[in-house]
Amino acid sequence: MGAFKEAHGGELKDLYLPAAQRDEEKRRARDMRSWDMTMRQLCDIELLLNGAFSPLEGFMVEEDYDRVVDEMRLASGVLWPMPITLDVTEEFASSVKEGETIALRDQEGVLIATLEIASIWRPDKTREAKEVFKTVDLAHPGVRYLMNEAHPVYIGGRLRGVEAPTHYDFKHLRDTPREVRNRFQKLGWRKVVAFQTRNPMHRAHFELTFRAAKDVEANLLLHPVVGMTKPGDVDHFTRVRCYEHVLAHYPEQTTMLSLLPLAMRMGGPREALWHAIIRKNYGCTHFIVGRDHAGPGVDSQGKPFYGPYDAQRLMKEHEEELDITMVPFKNMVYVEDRAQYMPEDEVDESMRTLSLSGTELRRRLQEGVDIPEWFSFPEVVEELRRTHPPRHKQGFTVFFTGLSGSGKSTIANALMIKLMEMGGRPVTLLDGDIVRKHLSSELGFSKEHRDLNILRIGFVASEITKNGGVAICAPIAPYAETRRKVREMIQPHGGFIEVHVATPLEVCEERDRKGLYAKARAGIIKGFTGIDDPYEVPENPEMRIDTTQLTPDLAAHRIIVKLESLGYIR
Ligand code: PPS
Repeated sequence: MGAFKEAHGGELKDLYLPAAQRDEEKRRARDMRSWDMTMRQLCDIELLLNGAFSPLEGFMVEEDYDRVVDEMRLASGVLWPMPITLDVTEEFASSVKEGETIALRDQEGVLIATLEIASIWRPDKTREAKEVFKTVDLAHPGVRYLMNEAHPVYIGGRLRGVEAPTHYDFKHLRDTPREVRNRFQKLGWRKVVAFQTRNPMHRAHFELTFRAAKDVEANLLLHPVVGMTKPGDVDHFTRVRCYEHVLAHYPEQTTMLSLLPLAMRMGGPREALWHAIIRKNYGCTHFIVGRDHAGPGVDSQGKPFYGPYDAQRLMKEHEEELDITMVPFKNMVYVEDRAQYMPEDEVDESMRTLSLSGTELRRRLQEGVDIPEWFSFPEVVEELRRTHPPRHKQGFTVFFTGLSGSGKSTIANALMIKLMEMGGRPVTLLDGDIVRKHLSSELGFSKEHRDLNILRIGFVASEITKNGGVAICAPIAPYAETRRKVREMIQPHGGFIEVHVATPLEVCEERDRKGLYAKARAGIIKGFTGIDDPYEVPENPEMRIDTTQLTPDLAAHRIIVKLESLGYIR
């Protein structure tokens, strides 16, 4: 016990250079190799530099990383549950060496900090996933990021901060740990309980936080994460407007709202410890840990990754060492007869309870159905409705995939015309050939080039969908993983309807409208999809259409019916 306390001594690490030295560091940085940080790294560095990650003094070196992964401790023995690493490409790693100082820049090239490299290594990501997340299942967002997004080489070393990452939004709610501590001091708040969230707050959260503060006789800090949360979450702009409405419901002078630019890993129990350390650094004395804290949802078998109270258990084990008190909370449920919220475990069988799942809330938003007052505050619902219009007002993408000659383009054209006839939304056709002429003219048909081509289509379609339009895409798109990425780019913004045009190869080849199959068979064209290049059949497309016996008109009509049944058109 005490290691963490001693390491902190209540003190915050401030990794920024004194103002007078920053210009000199900027000048020095002109001769350094630059790394343009990813979104995740920008979140991490902001919290490293401002002391929210105290006692860390930079991105982890291998020694710290190893012990954190295996034992949740830094090499010094201080409790720290989450690897905070700077992942870079092989190419960048091979261009630098230990002892060298590099410039870390934001996505616009602004110098944020310099880092003196103390360690360069290739992590065993499978081990990291197993130890940190207790799984290698890619359904876990933390594992998926680690395996698919994080670069292969880690670089560690001390940071010298030059400038905080810029934020243009909600400036009045963005505070460093020092600023939050100072505000607590000024207000005379000696006990403060922090509430972590990545979701809009409804009445249950309001009741829970209110009770928590009352129980421990503390003030309350609403400390929502606005960095990176779970893919598919409500965007932080909407959430913050909701939090501001909720804030007005607490008794005056009792509660503060401040935003935390953290990149979550959805690591359940380990993440809960990490969250507590961060809140300690912000000057809080208590931390609420609810059911399934920082839970990543269910695995690919449909089972929860962690037990609902695993996070509370791990927190309990380390509470004393952390020097921040956990306020454990059970789920809150609405008891109809009493017209009030109560913790799940205080409700007996005679009481009638009401609840509304997240799925049901989304359905009601999508369909414009009433959301009861016992569930949320009307201003919050109004805010959510503004960003979640019902489906018939959302944009959507119809993404055709299938072999050359399967009929994708013809159906896509027919569908476009039918949708234009109906009116209401602008329609854009991103046919394979159109795209290859205007967007991807330099690309060939290697796997790498095909993937690039599809991701470009996905990007354009996601912009169209986000802005309420209809995108109709009709490439071959032979690879499942790339199609999945496109789905992920689009689904947060509106509908994604994957249509597998499943016309068999023999029929496509028989048609051979462009004479390409004959050339492929004769070996004149190499790497032709279906002949000597793979096509991975979609496992769960929204629709499958075989045009062997079906006219384009009927095929397009079926899609219209599907779109109606899904609520996108009416
Ligand atoms: S991909 O794989 O999704 O990027 O392909 P896409 O952009 O849809 O382009 C497919 C069209 O290019 C012609 N073509 C080939 N297709 C497959 N493999 C090879 N090697 C190839 N070379 C040229 C072909 O006419 C495809 O048109 P469609 O409209 O699918 O018949």
